[in-house]
Amino acid sequence: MQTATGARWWHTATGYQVYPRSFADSDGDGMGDVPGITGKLDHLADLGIGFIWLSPVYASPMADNGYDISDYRDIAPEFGTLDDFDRLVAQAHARGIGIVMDLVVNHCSAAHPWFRAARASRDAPEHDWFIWRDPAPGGGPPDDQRACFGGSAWLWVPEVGRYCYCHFSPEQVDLNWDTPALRAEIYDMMRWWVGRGIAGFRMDVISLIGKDVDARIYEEGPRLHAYLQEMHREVLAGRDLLTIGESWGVSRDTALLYCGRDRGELDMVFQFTHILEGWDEVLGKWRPRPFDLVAFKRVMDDWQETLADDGWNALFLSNHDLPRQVSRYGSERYRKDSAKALATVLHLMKGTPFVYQGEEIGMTNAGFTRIDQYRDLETLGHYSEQIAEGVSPGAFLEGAARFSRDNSRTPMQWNAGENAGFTSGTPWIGLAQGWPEVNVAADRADPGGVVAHYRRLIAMRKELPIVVHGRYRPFLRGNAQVMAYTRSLGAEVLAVIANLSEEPCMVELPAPMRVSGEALVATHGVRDLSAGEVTLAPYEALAVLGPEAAR
Ligand code: TEU
Repeated sequence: MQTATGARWWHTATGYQVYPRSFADSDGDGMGDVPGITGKLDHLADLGIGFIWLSPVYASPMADNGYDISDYRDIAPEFGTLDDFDRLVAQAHARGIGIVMDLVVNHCSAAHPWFRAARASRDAPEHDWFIWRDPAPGGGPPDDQRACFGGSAWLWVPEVGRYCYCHFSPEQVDLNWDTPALRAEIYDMMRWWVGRGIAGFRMDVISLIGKDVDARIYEEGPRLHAYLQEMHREVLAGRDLLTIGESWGVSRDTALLYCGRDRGELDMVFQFTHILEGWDEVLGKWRPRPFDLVAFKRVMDDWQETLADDGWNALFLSNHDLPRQVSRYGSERYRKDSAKALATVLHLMKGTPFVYQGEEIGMTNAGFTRIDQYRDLETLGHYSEQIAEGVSPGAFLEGAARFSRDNSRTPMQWNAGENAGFTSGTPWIGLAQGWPEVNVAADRADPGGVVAHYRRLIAMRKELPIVVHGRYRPFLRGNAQVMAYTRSLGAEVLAVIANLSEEPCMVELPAPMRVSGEALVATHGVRDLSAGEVTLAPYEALAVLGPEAAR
């Protein structure tokens, strides 16, 4: 609940994203499921997380692993039942953990009854719930717009003699938000889930819902904020829910339109400028640029500044669409140390941190080398397209090994037993390299393990107001090895510094970072920051809390 000081429960909470298909399989069909998640709640409670963002568990043909929903009010049979879901909510609640649902309402599955009705007749009320255009004058699609996962964005529907717009794939038909009846139906569905006791919504590609297809304005279209405000009035207002909007288009100029205190829209947005910064301008994610720490810090610092006094940051480095953070921003050679250093700099910023499953044990990219190891429709769709355009399979596979979404979708590694303890059957996708050493059981047996480090960072946010509210100030911004910042609140300062490189380094500390006090994080032993100079081992991280230095 909002208190007099404006504090909300999620200000001190850490989120944890579960990708259900790959988390824990309770029935041996090779696919994770809802009872599997319930069975692992003690691991999450021990980490100290406050809520789970649950990637879609709704009924779905699973073309995009559940981001193609065919029934918004049911659970996919391979994931369980509504009873299983209610049990998950209750068991999580008993451990102080909320369940945040993934709300995928930019599009639904082409198998959804709404679309079946819509495609059967132009006179069906549901026809207007989708985006239709007539064929081009000579026949064929109305124009050359492309779908994100490959092919034309236009799906030919012979029954009505029209094309239907699909932003992502022909299995994912875009909903027409300009239809009031559709919006009412969505709000009703949201209230139905709220009634089941969920803690909030993560809203899939929400910045697309106000799109203008003819003008080719997809992100942040003219009607976006009007719809978000209506949704807030209809569903969210007066309820203690957490809302996070996913937006690949949000910029520092537009962020507060979504999450400004008085906007009546969302609590926070997942922004992607730190991710996009690392993509090639022409070839995108398949030709990622090497990690550039200085550029990365600039983006992160800018966001801390933009949302310093209003709005709120959603802090993350990885999710089910992105590579593993150790592989992308850290070092597989210094796997544990880089996992801990990255977690330190991210979790001690201002905002709500999100841990993606497996991150807390330092999981790495999959290490796939053949196209038949991949399952993701984006990877497979782009493979076909690029091979047809003359890209060599080897070149594509190199990019995929670094950026395919399947890198983060391999089974969660629980122990060194068969299939890493994920399933007693055949996993739907292969395990990532290294699982016999990289797993929850092995990590928990190590007092210097990654889990123990995450547990500490998550606890710090709950215990120390400076981690929640402290003012952020970056230092050493041009240094290509080190990330350093302070948080300050009242007369206290928290100095955070990490070497994010494989080489040791010696740095001269600017005066405000010369804090002497309690070492809250010291991955390689306690160091004295007050001396003004510090030598850091590869991926060493420190956080020291002390009084503000006398000026
Ligand atoms: O992702 C939004 C999105 O734009 C991604 O397709 C992104 O461009 C891509 O993953 C980059 O590689 C959301 C979901 O997180 C994703 O899993 C879904 O596939 C997508 O929406 C469609 O629902």
